[in-house]
Amino acid sequence: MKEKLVEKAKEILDANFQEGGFTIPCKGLYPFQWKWDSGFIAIGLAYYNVKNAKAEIETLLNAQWENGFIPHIVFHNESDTYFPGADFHLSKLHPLASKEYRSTGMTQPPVTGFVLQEMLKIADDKKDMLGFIKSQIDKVYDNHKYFYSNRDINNEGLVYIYHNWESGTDNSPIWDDIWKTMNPPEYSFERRDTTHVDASQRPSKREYDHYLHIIEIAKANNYDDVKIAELSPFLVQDPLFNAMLIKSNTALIELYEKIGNNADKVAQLKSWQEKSIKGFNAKLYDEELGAYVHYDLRNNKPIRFVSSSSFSPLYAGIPDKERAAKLVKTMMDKFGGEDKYLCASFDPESDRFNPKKYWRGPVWINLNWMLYYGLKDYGYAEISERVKQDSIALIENDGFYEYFDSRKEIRKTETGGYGGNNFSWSAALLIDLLHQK
Ligand code: 2M8
Repeated sequence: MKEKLVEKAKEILDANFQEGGFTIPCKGLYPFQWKWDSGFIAIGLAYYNVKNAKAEIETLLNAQWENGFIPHIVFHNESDTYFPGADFHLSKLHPLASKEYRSTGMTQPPVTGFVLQEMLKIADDKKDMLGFIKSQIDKVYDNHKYFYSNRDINNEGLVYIYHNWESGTDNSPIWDDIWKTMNPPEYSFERRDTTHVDASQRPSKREYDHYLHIIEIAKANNYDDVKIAELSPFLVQDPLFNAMLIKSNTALIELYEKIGNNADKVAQLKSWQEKSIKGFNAKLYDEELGAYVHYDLRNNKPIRFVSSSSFSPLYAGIPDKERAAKLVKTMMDKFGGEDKYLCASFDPESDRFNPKKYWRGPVWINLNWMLYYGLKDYGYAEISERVKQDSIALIENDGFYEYFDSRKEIRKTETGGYGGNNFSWSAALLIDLLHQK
């Protein structure tokens, strides 16, 4: 194993760990607790600091709302290095929001279920970890219940997201056509992200106007789910988000079975799961593209682009073998050339591809991590190993960046790491990858 890299990764996680018991994604750029970041971070921490790994999950779940909702950012602390902060999001507008913690009124991919299962796999003291999981798992179950009760408006097993920040893939070209249906005001506000990172690597001012406008609509309706479903100009069924929910359903079923005495919850999870997998395969697969795609619920049409999210269903066991083979072929044909690191976040053959700009093209370690396991599970040992080795090489050459250029040749003249440096989930998931044989 590459001891030095693991040591550096631990240093980063330790430096980003906060007194309040959670880890920030990156100093300056992201100074609070983020939902899916925390999950990935807890996996890395579980290898060497079980106490902090547990704290990571607890601090996130403590901020859960009374309706089971888990927010995408928890503002445990004060910081003026990020916009928009707690005073903009105003979670207290929702009657069931946490009274104790300020947060956003939107969520992020539901990774916590499968994270708990990963923590159990990693833990040396299984009994102790299972005890911890037992103390937290109902909160995660309630979160899934929230999704199925409020966000599956057509009763098809697929939940919607109402904001691009809920997807985690913030400025993906997938959303470009939705922005064209909107005409938000030109807000005046002070961006903070572009004081930490070169503006060419971040979303544009006009994109931020759209992001803020959707929040304004949600706030005007006190973050009411029914109203949001009715009014939000952004309403999307996202394959990555739904794959995370399905993967976490599987994890919760297995964990509850280990814990015992939860037959009702297991039965409910199995019934959600069956419907979700069926709905997912029926609605989100695009035969012609050979990939899963997003569905624009507001405008009633599929969004026909291939991105790294298109392959995330492999991680959740969603496609059958035959479909998985098609997915892998699409991935290798478009993203897998010898001149490229796997796996760009957006179709490199598209004219919307931008290898430097955030979610419009660069490689992200969390998506690679999912692909590594997904490909391995479906028997693609060699490609899965390549995803792992590419991830290691990127970090080794460029540093623990937030995202990376997929083009190998640019490294002859420049560095290919972009966005924030000493980025927590790149560190945490590298620790996990380096432990895999
Ligand atoms: C990025 O998103 C935040 C908003 O949530 C931002 O740009 O301000 C995304 O990459 C998201 O997936 C991630 O969770 C977050 C923190 O790392 O940063």
